Amino acid sequence: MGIDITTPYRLDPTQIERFARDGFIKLKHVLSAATLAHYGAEITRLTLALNTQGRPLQERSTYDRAFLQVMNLWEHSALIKAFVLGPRLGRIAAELLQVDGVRLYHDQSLYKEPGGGITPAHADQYYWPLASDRTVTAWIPLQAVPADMGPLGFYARSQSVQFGRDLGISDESEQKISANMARHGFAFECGAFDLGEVSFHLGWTFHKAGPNTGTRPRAVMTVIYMDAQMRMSNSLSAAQRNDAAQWCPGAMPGDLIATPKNPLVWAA
Ligand SMILES: O=C(O)CCC(=O)C(=O)O
Repeated sequence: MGIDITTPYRLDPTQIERFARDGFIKLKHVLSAATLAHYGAEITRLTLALNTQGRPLQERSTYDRAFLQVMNLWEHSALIKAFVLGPRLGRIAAELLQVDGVRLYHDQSLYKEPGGGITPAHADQYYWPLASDRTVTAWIPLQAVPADMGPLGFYARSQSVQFGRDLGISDESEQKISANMARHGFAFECGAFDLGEVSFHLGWTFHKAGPNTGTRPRAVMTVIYMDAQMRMSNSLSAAQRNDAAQWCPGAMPGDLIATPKNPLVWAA
């Protein structure tokens, strides 16, 4: 298979049902090796050029040991813009969310360096000023992710759990959310990713990742999609106000979120 970010990926109805039930799904053969090499080289170049991390791993906080993080790469590169707005991934997002279309919330690269630490347990929507739960993150490894590289793991069916929704990524979120998930018997699915495999998780699904104990960086691109009809929530926490100012500037509580930073990616 050549470079392809356009042709539809055929989801079957059982996969859509499984996503609705579990709050996440891992899909194989979403992107070809050629596609990942083509766009991945530019994503890596920009991640290394734009990240602002200057400290050695041992001197960083738990959050900063988890990964190098660069956001909205699509605004820096026409090639990455094409990737992030690609209809193949966007259509999967819309079909899994069971909505008529999706917009971009933001993208980010997440590179877990060799020796990089855990990604503490959390739910992404803690940070997002979004009024409904129709949001999904595509987690797109640029290489295979074996167990020792820190693949993303998911607490299946945790998307309706309220406990822990008020915790940002921290040692506290790791301790309290992991303990709560264990106490209530939520299954934690944390297997390796094949090359070309992509996971999708809802904004309220709890997830985390182990450390990178291997010798190569765990290079990952993510794209966060939201229902094309998404409105800004009427009551925002400080973290959500900060996100709103960055990723949908000008949109006000209650507004349809359709700023220039939130292009339509796919519509039926
Ligand atoms: O890549 C990671 O380790 C964490 C990713 C994550 O939490 C996310 O994409 O929502």
